[in-house]
Amino acid sequence: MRTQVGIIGAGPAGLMLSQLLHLNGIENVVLERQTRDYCEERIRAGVLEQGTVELIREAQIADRMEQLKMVHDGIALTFDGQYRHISFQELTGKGVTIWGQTQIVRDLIKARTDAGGPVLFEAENVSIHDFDTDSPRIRFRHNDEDQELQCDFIAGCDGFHGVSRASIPADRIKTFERVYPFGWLGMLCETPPVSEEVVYSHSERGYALFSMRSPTLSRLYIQCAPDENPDDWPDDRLWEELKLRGGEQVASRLQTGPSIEKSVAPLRSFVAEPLRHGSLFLAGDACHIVPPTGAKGLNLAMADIRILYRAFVEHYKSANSDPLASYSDTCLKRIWNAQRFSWWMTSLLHLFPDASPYERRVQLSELNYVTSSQAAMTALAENYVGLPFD
Ligand code: RFL
Ligand code: PHB
Repeated sequence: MRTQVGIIGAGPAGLMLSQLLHLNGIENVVLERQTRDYCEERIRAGVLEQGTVELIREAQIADRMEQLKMVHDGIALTFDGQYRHISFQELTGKGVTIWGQTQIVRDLIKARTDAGGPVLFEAENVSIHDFDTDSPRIRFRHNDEDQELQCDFIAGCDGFHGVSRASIPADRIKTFERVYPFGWLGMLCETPPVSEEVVYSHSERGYALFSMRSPTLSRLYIQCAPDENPDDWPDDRLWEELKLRGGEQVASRLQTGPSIEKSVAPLRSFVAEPLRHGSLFLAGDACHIVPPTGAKGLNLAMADIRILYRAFVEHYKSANSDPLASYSDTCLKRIWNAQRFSWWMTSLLHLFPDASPYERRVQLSELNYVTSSQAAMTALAENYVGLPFD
């Protein structure tokens, strides 16, 4: 089998790249380890920057999003008995869009399979070869048959645990990492959200987040141990904890109900540099992870794909390979901005088990400052809605 761009991973990064390349007449094949159902059911991000919304439109998969999305003007922060609103619209003239990653992935899979794909699900033993040359190859097993895909380029969009980054010799890649001493326990629930906007809560019991997917579907999280077992959190216990962490105003509005899904995600900050190794280009979670506190992971993956697909188009249509040469440097600027912001939001809002009484006081003081100073609120708002491109 031969193609122009071989894409590993059918997460939002791989699928979006595939769709945008296809719309620009560039052949590609997507190889995915999991089943289609698994990819379509996975619940993850929900908050989109304007740049991500525009990329979804460019990819011609915006119909359901335009009908069902919610646009938020800001967020609320609760701490120490306070409920404070930060208006992104007033501070930056922009808002954010609520539209789930699960829905984006479904629309992308449908668009690619309707157009004939190929998206090969349940591709096993994917391995990368000769990415130092102009004719890299991907070997894999599909439908009980060993196969080889020859390509011009490989896009490694296979997430943090994928094979792409792991194939690069250790002396050619530099990694930066911070692991946090907590995770998030997330729950999806058919109940109306507590507020019209996302609420971030800091409390003596730890952090909580009150988000949503629609006017009738809530997405809720609490800070927990990184290896917490979701089975230890029956719905009643989780609702009780959410009320205690959210404070009075949130607790009085919280409508409880049976959960549909519960899962634990550990929190990590991670960057692997550079993003290009010969004919292999890494994108999305394959080369960077942020803790979800700033809602940046998916947005950052989409920002990589925006740069990468345009660079491929320039290469094939105008024989200009400069954008491919600068792909890594261009993306890393945005990646490090998002790293800084996500680390800061995480530090601001979570309870660190080893924090001294002094550090706790400073944290509360910062929460107060961030929700009362116009300058500090603007700094939060412009990062949250997404820093400009280029
Ligand atoms: P993904 O989504 O991990 O997809 C990678 C795909 O590659 C496949 N794969 C392989 N395929 C073939 N061979 C192999 N050897 C393979 N190894 C792996 C995997 O099966 C998978 O299908 O990476 P991608 O596409 O880069 O997308 C990244 C986003 O998924 C991620 O950054 C966000 O979900 C992060 N995130 C959030 N981001 C936001 O922008 N806003 C949010 O509100 C937000 N909330 C979140 C989040 C992530 C969370 N978790 C669970 C970590 C909330 C949570 C709880
Ligand atoms: C979500 O709705 O899943 C969500 C919202 C905001 C975040 C992280 C996750 O910061």
